[in-house]
Amino acid sequence: MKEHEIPGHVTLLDGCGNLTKIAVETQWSTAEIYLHGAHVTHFQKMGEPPLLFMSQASRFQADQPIRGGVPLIFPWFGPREGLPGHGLTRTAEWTLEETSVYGGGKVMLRFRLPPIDSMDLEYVVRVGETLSMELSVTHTGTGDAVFETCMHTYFQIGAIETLSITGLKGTPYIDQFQPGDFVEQADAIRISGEMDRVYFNTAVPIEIIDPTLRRKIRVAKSGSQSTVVWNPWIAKSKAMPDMGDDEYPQMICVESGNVGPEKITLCSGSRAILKVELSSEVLG
Ligand code: TA6
Repeated sequence: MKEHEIPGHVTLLDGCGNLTKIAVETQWSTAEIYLHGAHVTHFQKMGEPPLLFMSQASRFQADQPIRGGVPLIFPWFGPREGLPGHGLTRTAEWTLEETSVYGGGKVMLRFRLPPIDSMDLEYVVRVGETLSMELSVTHTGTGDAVFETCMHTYFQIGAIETLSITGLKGTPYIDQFQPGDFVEQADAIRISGEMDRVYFNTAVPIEIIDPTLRRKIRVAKSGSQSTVVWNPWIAKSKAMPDMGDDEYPQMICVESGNVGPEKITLCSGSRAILKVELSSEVLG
């Protein structure tokens, strides 16, 4: 895979746990991606704090997901009896198939995975002033293919208590801790405990307002109807061996995908593309 290195832009290294890591450099930013899960573990614009949260307790083992960054979730979201939680792709070994520099110094990296249940997966990451990630699923078999998919993105923030999330007012959601169906009433969602909500029928950009780091993060997406908002807070963090007990105030997951009733059904020969673009600006 060394043939995909580009001097000054793309370098393959031995990363944590001796897993292969790709270091990306552009004039605007740096990024890191592991072949394990095609997992983006780092994106940082010059002069800004890292955009993505990575747990200091994350494992880097072939049979374990990385905790933080952008886990790719497919073909199911959440737990499944006798199977790995959140599907098969975040612990699979992806192949780097192509890299290129374009558009005045941006870097494109294309990854593939052997078919899963007659579905071909291709993942394209673009690094520049923004970070964009595009997962395309092509159904090459017969009959219909049904799956859930999600980019389970962990964002680095200054302090959960001062954070707010906008863009979901009026959106229906379910709360993992309260039975029933709800509609978001808040212009700006604040978090003061464990939050695990799935918002439905929402395709709009989400903004994460972080006054502590004086940063606004924008999560724009296409090919996604569901947005998940999650913070494990105290008890769940303590229960997670690959998450530090004191890390939850510095992270928030805003996840873009198609889960539950919004799972995807592909007829034979068709394709679904989930795309997320992350950008940030200094808060005035
Ligand atoms: O994204 C929300 C969620 O489904 C939570 O319920 C929590 O389990 C989180 O994902 C992390 O899951 P993981 O399997 O990565 O520990």
